Amino acid sequence: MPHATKPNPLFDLTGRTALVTGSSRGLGRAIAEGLGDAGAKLVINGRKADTLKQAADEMRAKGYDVLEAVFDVALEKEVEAAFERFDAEGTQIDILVNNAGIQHRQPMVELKLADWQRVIDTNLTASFLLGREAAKRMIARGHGKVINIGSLTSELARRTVIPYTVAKGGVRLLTKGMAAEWAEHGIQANAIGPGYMVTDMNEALLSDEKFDAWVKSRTPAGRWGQPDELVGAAVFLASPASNYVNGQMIYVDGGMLSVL
Ligand code: GCO
Repeated sequence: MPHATKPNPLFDLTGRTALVTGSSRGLGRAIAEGLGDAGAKLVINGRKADTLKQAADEMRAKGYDVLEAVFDVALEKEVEAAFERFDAEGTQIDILVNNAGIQHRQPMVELKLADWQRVIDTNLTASFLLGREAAKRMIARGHGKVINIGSLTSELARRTVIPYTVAKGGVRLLTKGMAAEWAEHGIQANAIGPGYMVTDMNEALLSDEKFDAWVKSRTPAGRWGQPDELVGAAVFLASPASNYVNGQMIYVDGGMLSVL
């Protein structure tokens, strides 16, 4: 058996540019760095210029090739303007990771329409807006990778997070819809469904003793996931290794969805 002397080209992202939304921290930051480690140039995104710049500086210090794109993923005009800027600068988005997400925890009978709408806009509609703008350009080039970030709530509901559940359920079928329309153009649209991960967004859950114990007992792996544990799935779905994989959702959840 010949021994591999260099990384498998199936997983090589050299020459590709990846836009990861919501990537100044958390899952988006880990995914961005993971794609960078596989050779991709990175465009990181967030709503706050100073926070994004700080993340970009830290990443550059570690050797990543990073551009910053400040815009709100939920606002159509801002998304369109961002892609027009990429065109003008000659930045070609080969890989889009729709990661930006927010949470709002409240029982449904108390929930205000504005909070429902905000969560749906950021966690679902944004993936449509970014997907549309990216895919228009990918179709013209005949290749591209779209990776949407779902959740365990893409499959199952949990009390107090219904708008998030609805949005993430939508992400699962939006991914299939993207595959239905774009696969013939050489674009692969797929999704990752993270389990319970150690992030700032989950701080309230992590510090809740009962919830923490529930996650550990309910997850076959017996623990929460770390953000960089999503990197393997992200690199796979961003790389030539997944060129005939379309409309799938890969759960990276320590086995949680597989058991009662
Ligand atoms: C929450 C949510 C999520 C979970 C995710 C697991 O209350 O914030 O349940 O953030 O971590 O849905 O996939």
